[in-house]
Amino acid sequence: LVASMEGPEETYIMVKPDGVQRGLVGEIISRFEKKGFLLKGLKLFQCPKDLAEEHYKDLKERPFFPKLIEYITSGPVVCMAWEGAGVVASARKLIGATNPLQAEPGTIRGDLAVQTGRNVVHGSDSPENGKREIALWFKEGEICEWVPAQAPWLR
Ligand code: FUP
Repeated sequence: LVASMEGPEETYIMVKPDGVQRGLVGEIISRFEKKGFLLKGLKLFQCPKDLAEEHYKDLKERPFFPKLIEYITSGPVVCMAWEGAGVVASARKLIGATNPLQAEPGTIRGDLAVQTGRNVVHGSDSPENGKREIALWFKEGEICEWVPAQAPWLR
């Protein structure tokens, strides 16, 4: 799958199963919404094993890979596509370090998580992966290209 790099910058954000189970969906969506990025895709979704493996294919050789796949498929996730100039790096800052104990207070992981293997949220690590992951997790027709009437400068 070759994602096109045309169009605005986008990132794939996902509330992981622990975040859904703990009732953190609204809190996590809020952080991106308040920051001012544009939401263009959103769904609750039970991830099949093959999709989880494709999403994390770069980590396939890592010892924690089987546990990671088990975790991501253990319950529904909330899939989101967000758009905006600089959204990939900015979302990574809002999310914080992979290990929540090293994540700064004020970040999602810094405020809401303690374990690397239960770090409540995913965010794409490059604009290329943003496009790749949105194409992987969303079907055609699930992404809305829209301009918010009250804040058209968001696009
Ligand atoms: P991040 O980009 O912060 O999500 O981190 P990585 O892409 O490096 O890792 C993806 C996921 O693998 C993490 F969110 C949790 C899991 N992981 C572990 O379980 N153990 C590790 O040592 C590293 C990552």
